[in-house]
Amino acid sequence: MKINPPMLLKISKSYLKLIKGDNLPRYHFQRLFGTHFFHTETPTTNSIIDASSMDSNNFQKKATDSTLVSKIILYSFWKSSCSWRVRFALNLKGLSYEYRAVNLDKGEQFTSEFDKLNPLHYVPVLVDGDVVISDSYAILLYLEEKYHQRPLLPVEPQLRALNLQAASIVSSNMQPLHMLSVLRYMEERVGPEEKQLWAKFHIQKGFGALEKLLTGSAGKYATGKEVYMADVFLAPQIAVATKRFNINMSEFPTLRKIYDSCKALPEFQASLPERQPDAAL
Ligand SMILES: N[C@@H](CCC(=O)N[C@@H](CS)C(=O)NCC(=O)O)C(=O)O
Repeated sequence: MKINPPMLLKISKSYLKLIKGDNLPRYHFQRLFGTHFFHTETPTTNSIIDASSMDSNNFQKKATDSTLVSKIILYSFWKSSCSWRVRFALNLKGLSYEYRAVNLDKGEQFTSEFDKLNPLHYVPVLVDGDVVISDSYAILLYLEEKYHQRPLLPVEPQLRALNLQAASIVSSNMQPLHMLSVLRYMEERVGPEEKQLWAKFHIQKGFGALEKLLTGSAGKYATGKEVYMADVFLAPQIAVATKRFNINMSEFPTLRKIYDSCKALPEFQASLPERQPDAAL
């Protein structure tokens, strides 16, 4: 973008208001000139976690100003990888939320109360004030649009598309093929062994594509040195694939490296299934 003198004046005025703590010009500034101006920013009024003092054991309790916050509620199941993506993203953005457990093993997704939130009967569901969203991909994009701290998509269009593509491979071409209801159906109609083979086949196919897709772009994380949406989708998928389906990640060295980087993050550690209030170990 070419910056002319009137624009420069506008930027300076916005900047002055911004550093005085006014969040509205900050928003317009971001829309005009990109979120990366704020990559190391402090949380907005909607963010109540003190990101500078992160503690993976006590992640959601570090409220700094709860009076300014619209309460976010996450309907989640500890073992659900789709819920895990959202927990990881909320932690990365430093957003505190109330955890409401939906036990998929006990069929709690089929209650009439939950049906009102998601007639498909899947977790996660995110409620933010009047907004109800029942799909992890849509939730991630919503969080990205509404809460600008710690962007989960890069500004550069090609890298942005790469993140969306990687996330989409996980959420469209992998996880739906090994979700609980699909595997139950397979087991009943085809058999327990075929069920496992089916899941493994589709997971390996997806990882094979992702390995090729990300080899050129990957650094510490999937698309470079920052953690973004591709990582948020990939890391829980890899965890589930290795633990539940015995997938050997040595065939996918790029993905394994990305996973190792995510595992070291306190925001990821706090999102681990075994750290959730409904974890039954
Ligand atoms: N596209 C949805 C898929 C959600 C989904 O498949 N959730 C799984 C848990 S990871 C679920 O609720 N399964 C319940 C079932 O299969 O009955 C998303 O990304 O949120």
